Amino acid sequence: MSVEAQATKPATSFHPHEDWLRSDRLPHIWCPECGIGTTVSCLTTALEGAGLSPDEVAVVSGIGCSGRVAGYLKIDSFHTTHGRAIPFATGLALANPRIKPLVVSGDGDLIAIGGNHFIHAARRNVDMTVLCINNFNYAMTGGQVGPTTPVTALASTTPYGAFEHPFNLPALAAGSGAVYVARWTALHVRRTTQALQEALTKPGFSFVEVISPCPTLYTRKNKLGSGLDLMRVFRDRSVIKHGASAAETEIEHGGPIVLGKFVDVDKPTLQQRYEQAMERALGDEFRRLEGSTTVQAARRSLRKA
Ligand SMILES: Cc1ncc(C[n+]2csc(CCOP(=O)(O)OP(=O)(O)O)c2C)c(N)n1
Ligand code: SF4
Ligand SMILES: [Mg+2]
Repeated sequence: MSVEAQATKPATSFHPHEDWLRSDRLPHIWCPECGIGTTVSCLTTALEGAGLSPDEVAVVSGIGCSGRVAGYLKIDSFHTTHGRAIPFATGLALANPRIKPLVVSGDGDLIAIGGNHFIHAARRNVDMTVLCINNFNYAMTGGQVGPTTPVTALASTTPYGAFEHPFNLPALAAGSGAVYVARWTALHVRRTTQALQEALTKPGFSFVEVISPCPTLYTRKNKLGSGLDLMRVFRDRSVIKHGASAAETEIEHGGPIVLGKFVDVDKPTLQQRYEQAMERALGDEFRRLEGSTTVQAARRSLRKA
């Protein structure tokens, strides 16, 4: 909101990020001390800082506490089916290259049921930003073990401790081809905001993991105290190491949490590669179709050739 517009309103009647938030939907559904709200605040600050207008970005989410973020952002918002945010976002990216799709997802939604979509969108370098709010469990459905739960951590379905190897998300994203990969926590609000801003302005598949407290389920189950206590854990256990290797970004229960920007490289996006392929195949005909009609027409024309 502009300074002039703010000046005309009483201080209590507007939110500083009113241009980006559906403030009429507040209060939100998240529990006290949950890290999702903090992450949303970083996100709206980053959206403002990225220089995008609200009609240049669309948010897509799946199902979960983190998935509810889409409903609070005042931009085109898609609250889709569980694990399918990335395919919806890919469709948006291909249909309208002027829009930057932003996927906001939880560790379960994005990496368990949606894991296959995640690795292939990264491999293809689809132009989108993916934010994973990692609280180490399936929170919305009752704190079940998930694909990032550290070994020995307690969850409602692992009363004797998790025993499956978890995914190391930065390593998974980098190994799949993401051009931007960073990890921060809900404590590191300035770093998270900066990473999201960089990701939103980066062409290609950018990925930001935010480690976030779930005080109602995961933190309580593991006797880590309140959400504030977990923030102290984040402060004490965090090690900032930009460019850290895949082995260094593993998270062990009770161990250090390596944070930083791990990948920032340039690579043609899927959309750019597609256009190059069409130009090679159709030449002037593709340019004419691109200028006058839709990409679907170019595809029909290619099939006929
Ligand atoms: C096809 C399908 N399977 C299972 C579910 C139940 N379900 C809803 S949210 C969720 C897990 C969400 O976990 P996560 O993505 O980590 O989000 P969080 O709630 O932790 O933020 C599951 C299993 C569903 N809605 N649809
Ligand atoms: S259940 Fe956990 S993740 Fe969901 S809103 Fe509550 S604290 Fe946040
Ligand atoms: Mg989760």
